[in-house]
Amino acid sequence: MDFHVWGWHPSWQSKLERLPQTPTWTARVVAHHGQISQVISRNGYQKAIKAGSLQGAVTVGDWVYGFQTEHAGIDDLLRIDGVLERQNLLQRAQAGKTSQSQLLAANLDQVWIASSMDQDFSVRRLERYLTIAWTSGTTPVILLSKADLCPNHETYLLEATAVAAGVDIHVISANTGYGVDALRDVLTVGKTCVLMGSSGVGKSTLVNCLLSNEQQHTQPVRSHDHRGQHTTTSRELIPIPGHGMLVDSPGIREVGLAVTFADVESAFPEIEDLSSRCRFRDCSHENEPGCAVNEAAQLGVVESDRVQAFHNLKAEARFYESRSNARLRQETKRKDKALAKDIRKMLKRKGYK
Ligand SMILES: Nc1nc2c(ncn2[C@@H]2O[C@H](COP(=O)(O)OP(=O)(O)OP(=O)(O)O)[C@@H](O)[C@H]2O)c(=O)[nH]1
Ligand SMILES: [Mg+2]
Ligand SMILES: [Zn+2]
Repeated sequence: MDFHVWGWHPSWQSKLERLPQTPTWTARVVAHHGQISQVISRNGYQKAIKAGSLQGAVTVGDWVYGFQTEHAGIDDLLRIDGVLERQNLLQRAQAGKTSQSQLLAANLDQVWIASSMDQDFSVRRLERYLTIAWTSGTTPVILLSKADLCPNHETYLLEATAVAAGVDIHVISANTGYGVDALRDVLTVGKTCVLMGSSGVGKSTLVNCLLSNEQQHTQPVRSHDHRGQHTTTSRELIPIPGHGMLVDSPGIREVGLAVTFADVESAFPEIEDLSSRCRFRDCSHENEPGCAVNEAAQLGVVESDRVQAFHNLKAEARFYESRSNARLRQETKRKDKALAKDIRKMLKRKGYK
């Protein structure tokens, strides 16, 4: 098993060597089925389960390791004792009351944001995905899909370019194969990319299209979902023979931002640039006098829809931050209480009252 094709590189080796104890095995997480992770180890595909003592979740793309070769007790399960420090992590805020964010994938080179060139196309949604990609420390790439159904690519290209300065944009059709070779070339050996985008934009069809030139039938990890018609139900790391890997994932209905206030600012570089010319240093670009952002919007230099989107995402980030802070406070409180209890116990043992 050549780990290089699975994205192993020298920095992983040095992370491994810095561990206090040498693991007996290392593997990359390719999928999850409930509590069970499917991993690729030097012995091939194996199943693994997280050690009870291991804090936090494991996600697709993680490099994991263990200290025992024997199984965790059930079937042929490896026991995951640790996760190598992630290079980056894609996550989103979960809907509802919980302040936990959902881990989408880790250790990525690029995030491929797919959007179909039809009535579902939305620059506001693109902005969201771009913000998530940038804040996770990965490079976004935009895929404008279903080119065969769309007579006017330029309109969509222009709209996407307007919100994604400096981002590579590919016009593709997974049905005809248009633009897919160029995309395959981007996915060089060892690279890991994740596909994001609404349900039905053609993510799984693209994966199939990328695979089809090769021996698709020999792919060991491929759920029955990758047949096009069916909605993908789980995230999965799929190796494209002779190329890199793609994480196919279910289209998410709502992409909650698991980002901070500052993150949103950096996703709107033109607004950030302008804000240095606002009269007030801490201008929120709402109603302050001398606001360069509002002036630019009035003059049509920046689109007012985009300024509105900026405000909306900021409000959302603020909400996310406050929820995370609340959770943090609760955790600290709980830990403080436990510590106080331990101290009382210890003092009692030592004869203090
Ligand atoms: N005309 C056309 N149809 C496409 C193209 N790509 C995908 N489709 C169709 O769009 C539908 C949805 O495609 P999927 O690949 O399942 O979409 P997905 O993004 O994986 O959807 P989820 O798994 O639900 O997130 C299917 O009926 C595909 O045949 C394309 O390039 N052109
Ligand atoms: Mg799918
Ligand atoms: Zn301002």
